[in-house]
Amino acid sequence: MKAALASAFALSQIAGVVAHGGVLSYDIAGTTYNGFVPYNTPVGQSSIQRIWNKYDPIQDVTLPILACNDNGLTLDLQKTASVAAGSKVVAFWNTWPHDTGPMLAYLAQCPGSTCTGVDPTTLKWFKIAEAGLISGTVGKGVWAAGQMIAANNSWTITIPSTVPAGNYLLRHETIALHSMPAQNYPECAQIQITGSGNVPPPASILVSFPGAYKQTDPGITIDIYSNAALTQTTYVIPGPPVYPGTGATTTTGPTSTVGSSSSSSSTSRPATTSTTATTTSSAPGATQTKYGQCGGQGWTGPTVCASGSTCTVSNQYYSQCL
Ligand SMILES: *[C@@H]1O[C@H](CO)[C@@H](O)[C@H](O)[C@H]1NC(C)=O
Ligand SMILES: [Cu+2]
Repeated sequence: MKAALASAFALSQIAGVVAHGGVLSYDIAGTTYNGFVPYNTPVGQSSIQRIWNKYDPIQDVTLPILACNDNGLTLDLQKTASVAAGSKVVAFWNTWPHDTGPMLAYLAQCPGSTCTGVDPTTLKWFKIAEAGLISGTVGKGVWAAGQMIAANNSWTITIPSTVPAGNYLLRHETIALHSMPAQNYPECAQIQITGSGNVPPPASILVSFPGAYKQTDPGITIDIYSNAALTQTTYVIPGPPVYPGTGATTTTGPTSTVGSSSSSSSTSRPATTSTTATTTSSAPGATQTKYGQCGGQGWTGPTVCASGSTCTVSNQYYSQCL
């Protein structure tokens, strides 16, 4: 038995699969929710999380399991957490081994009155939080995944207060960049958002999984061991711009030029906020960056787009520099 374990360990060392993982539990507005337990039968398991069977990464972003991992289906004893818009959600990973890469969170509204039974590849997703290269260079910098590890293997996001009430899948993801191709680790949970949010995500930022990423995206192909990485201070987080409503978060490094800034962005990690990040100013006469908000009901920020982009109406609540 001991020998068998030892050789299994040696094999896993050789294969380089010593440790991967995913989100094991959640704290949602102060209530703890267990996740699904991978490597175990779904029979008898009850969780707000969708099924994910193993700790392995996904290294092909065109696979259907990019949506909610393998296999992403609902449990027979599936639960849904009720959460007021504006609440904090803390996701807890296993002892996470990969400190190099971004953290991302998405929502997708389900049709009908529940997400139970809904295929996540049929949904339209929008990004509500992202954090990438926090400081330093691509080769030697501090990444959001490293901050997640430092924070007890947890990452805190806010359900934007402006998200309309309804049933959603909440998709957490970290992308590990220590290997090529990059390793995506998504997990999903079912939540019912309550409140009076009235800012639906503009169609321009809705994506599908798979579909949202390409294997050729710079944030996927990046080589953190290259010579260029030793001086590169920008990392383009994959996926669409962040939802423009209140409470969505973008955390980027001081010199980052991630193209997905949002005028309403703030950070859930004040210690790492940079005043020169790509968040926009609402000072009169300010110019909005490409993909940023430039108009819509209640908008008081800049209405002039940076040269090369044009303010384009998405809906009554949102116009974007495109
Ligand atoms: C650290 O994370 C674990 C879950 O992995 C949680 O049970 C524990 O309360 C956390 N500790 C602190 C201090 O937040
Ligand atoms: Cu791993």
